[in-house]
Amino acid sequence: MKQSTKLITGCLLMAGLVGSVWFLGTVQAVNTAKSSTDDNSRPPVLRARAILRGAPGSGIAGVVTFTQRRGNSPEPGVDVVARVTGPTRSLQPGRHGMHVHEVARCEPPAFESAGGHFDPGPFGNSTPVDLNHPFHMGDIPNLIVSQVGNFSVGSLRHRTSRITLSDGPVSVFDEDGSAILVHLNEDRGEPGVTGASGGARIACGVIEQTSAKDSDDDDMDDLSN
Ligand SMILES: [Cu+2]
Repeated sequence: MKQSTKLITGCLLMAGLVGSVWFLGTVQAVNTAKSSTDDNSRPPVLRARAILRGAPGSGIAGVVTFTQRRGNSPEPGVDVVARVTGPTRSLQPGRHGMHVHEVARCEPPAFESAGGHFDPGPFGNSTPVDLNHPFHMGDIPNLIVSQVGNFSVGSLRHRTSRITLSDGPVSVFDEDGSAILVHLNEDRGEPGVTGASGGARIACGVIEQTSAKDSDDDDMDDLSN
């Protein structure tokens, strides 16, 4: 290769490199501008809460929070975070079925007023509970209860895309609202088996909308506490 050809080739390579760096910088700037625009146009975060109470004398109490925000990763949905405590005699260590139920009414001691598992729509089948279980919209994993001395502490963290806090066909805020329940036994998740979804109801809380936030700068707080 001639010396002049080498020089021209070198210049072209350098120009290409400088051009690429400029182009990437421009793309980055555009992306930054775009994401700040997106931040401004994000819909509010929706939050709801249920205060769980056991039957009188059981000593069971708890809180369940529900958080729905756009674009949560890896999948969109509602973050359900539950903390339930009680004396070990009432809240036994192990797994306890937990579901969203179809009516916002918690009448102790049996909490039958909350109806069946939340499952709206043409294929819904909340009564009898077993027929569409564990595929009801309100079906979520078990509460895991550990023993600390004579006390029990239960927790659940789960993201579900089966329900929404916003309006829509699977909103928990439908005409008669919704409740969340804890059961005496484990939900074994077996389809069509009577009594396999947890048995007696030991705690219930009505799901209530709490607040809508303007930003989601605390994106993962509910899942990191
Ligand atoms: Cu249930």
